[in-house]
Formats: sequence, C-alpha cells, structure tokens
Amino acid sequence: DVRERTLIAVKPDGVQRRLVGQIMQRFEQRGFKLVGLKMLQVSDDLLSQHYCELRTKPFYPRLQEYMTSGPVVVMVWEGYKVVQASRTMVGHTNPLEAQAGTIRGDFSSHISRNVVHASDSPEGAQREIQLWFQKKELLNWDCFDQTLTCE
Ligand code: YYY
Ligand code: MG
Repeated sequence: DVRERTLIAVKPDGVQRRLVGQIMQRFEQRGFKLVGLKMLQVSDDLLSQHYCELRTKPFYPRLQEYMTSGPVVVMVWEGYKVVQASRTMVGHTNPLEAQAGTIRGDFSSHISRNVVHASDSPEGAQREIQLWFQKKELLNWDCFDQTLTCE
C-alpha cells in the first residue's frame, strides 16, 4: 500500500539541538511524502494518551518531564511500508544499541534523550495520527512530474 502513513516526531531535545531539518531530510531523501506537519507544546494529557501502554512504567515520570520540556515537531509521512522503513531509519530505542547510520545511532547517546519518535505498527500509526492531527491538517497531494504534459 503506497498510502501507508506513519507518525514521526522530533522530540524536545531534537528541536533544542536544531536537528529538525536533518531529520526531515532523511525522510524526503528516502522518497516518502510529507502529508502533515506542525510544531506544538505537548500537554501531560496528550502524552499519556500517546504513551498509554507506558503510563505505569517506572520511567514514565522522567519520560513525561522530557517530552513536555519544550516544543516538538510532529509529522505524518506517507509511502510504501513507511512504518517499517522509518523504524529502521530511526534505529533501536536505546541509542547505545542503535546502529551508526540510523537517526538515533547518529544523533543520540542516551535512552532518555533519543531525539525522535516513530510509530511501531500500521495500527499504532493510525491511532497516533488520529490523536495528534485533525483530518483537515492532513493533505493529499500529487507529484507534479506525473501530471505535467509537455507543450
Ligand atoms: O518506540 P520507541 O520510542 O523505540 O520505544 P518505546 O518502548 O515505545 O518507548 C517510548 C520511549 O520511552 C522511548 O523512546 C524512550 C522512553 N524509554 C525510556 O526512557 N526508558 C526505557 N527503559 C524505555 C523507554
Ligand atoms: Mg514506541
């Protein structure tokens, strides 16, 4: 399905460290299509819905403090197997185990500052996209190079 979508977020440390452009560039370079983009300050409520399965974990208070410490840039990317591809591009949750060449492997060194979020399944992606974006904030657009005719 070339219309598969995933939610990617540059976490507060990524914004602080001016990594937004480099992270977006990797998804563009890979050939995925940007269909949603915004910057926002995350509330405790949104975060607990986003990480509903982690709310009872011992690290959750630390995660909440980190994720609400400053703005995040959240985006929706579309393309063939984009969920799986972006998990590979992002790398292991723990940067110490993330391969060089992945976003976490190249830009982070601690699990509590791992720079980026990526949905982990197509179902999870759908849930997260609905949580973070209103329908009208997602744009369908076609590539010009496929619709242009020569004069
Ligand atoms: O999907 P991913 O971000 O790779 O990992 P999750 O298991 O969904 O955890 C979400 C988030 O929680 C992770 O990116 C960092 C943080 N975290 C942590 O601080 N300490 C852990 N032991 C596990 C996760
Ligand atoms: Mg996850």
